[in-house]
Amino acid sequence: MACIFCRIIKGELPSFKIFESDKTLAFLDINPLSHGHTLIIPKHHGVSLTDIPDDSLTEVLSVAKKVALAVKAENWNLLQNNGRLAHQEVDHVHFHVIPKPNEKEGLGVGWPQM
Ligand code: IU
Repeated sequence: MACIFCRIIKGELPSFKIFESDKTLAFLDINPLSHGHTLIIPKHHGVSLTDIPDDSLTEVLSVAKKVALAVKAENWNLLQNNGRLAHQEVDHVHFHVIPKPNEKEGLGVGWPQM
């Protein structure tokens, strides 16, 4: 299987898992932009958002909310790229939850606990 994120889902490649259900997996980004930078992926393989069934997309948003609450980030971005010109590097749909560094604690907002 060539898709790296499908291999992470199958456990063939390691990841730091934050949340898992039958439809969704959330794990820490290997090259984080900030502490707690998490990727949320539908287990259904699709390259573009338009490939993903609606019920999987609904759950992704719910998991994004859980991750944001878990990292206690007051300021954060939910980001999803489609296509090379839009900076998509991995061809399996993924959403980034990117907490912004806290002014008081710097980057130390901690890892998500779910
Ligand atoms: P993008 O939206 O496709 O540009 O983001 C891909 C992300 O996947 C990027 O932040 C990588 O650091 C991350 N990533 C990862 O977490 N684990 C991997 O094995 C690979 C990429 I390849």
